[in-house]
Amino acid sequence: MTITVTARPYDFTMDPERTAFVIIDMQRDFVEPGGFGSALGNDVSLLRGAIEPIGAVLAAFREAGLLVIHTREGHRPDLSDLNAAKHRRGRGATRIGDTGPMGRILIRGADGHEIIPELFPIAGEPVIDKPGKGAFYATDLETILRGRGITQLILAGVTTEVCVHTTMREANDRGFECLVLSDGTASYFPEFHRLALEMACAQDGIFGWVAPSSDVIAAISNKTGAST
Ligand code: TIU
Repeated sequence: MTITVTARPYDFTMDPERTAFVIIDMQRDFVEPGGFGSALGNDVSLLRGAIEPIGAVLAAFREAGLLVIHTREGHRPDLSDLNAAKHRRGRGATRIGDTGPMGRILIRGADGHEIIPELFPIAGEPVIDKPGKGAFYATDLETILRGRGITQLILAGVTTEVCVHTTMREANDRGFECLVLSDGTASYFPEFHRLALEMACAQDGIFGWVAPSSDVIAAISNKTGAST
């Protein structure tokens, strides 16, 4: 059974049983003041607009009994999985591993590393802890997806041009079809967000498809589209 999502550059034909909703890094460290996003000099309020659309798609996936996966960017407390090049970049007053108002920045187990309450995982939803920007690098995401027969991904989260884009690119080269939520992603740089979405679906879908949360929800909830 397939359903049709109205999308750019053309309709996305989706098999819900083979699709995962992957929510990238909706952590306090990026979305709330005092975390990694702030430490890099960003206005974190710019990301909050993505929360409600993601929450709406999350509810639709849960309601339909479909697979939801969450990711978190972060490192071991001893920093053994933090490469020196990443550690050196971001030359503000506080860096990865330093202590801020939400605990150690981008460190697993710290308050800031946790997923925001609005989108908190429920039992049965895998949480992928990743040391890099892409969700496939140095994680078991691909094993989990293949084990469940997943071939298509709906991608959401932050930031559009960094962790979402890197994950979309990694997924593409592994043969997964990707649709990125236009309103369920966000960037500290609105122009980068816009262009990242354009890049995803330019050239007749060079990396995949782009659609708003409402069109994904409509397809899932109404089971619209032709069955095959
Ligand atoms: N800084 C920025 O835009 N993003 C990140 O560092 N990580 C993610 O995108 N999750």
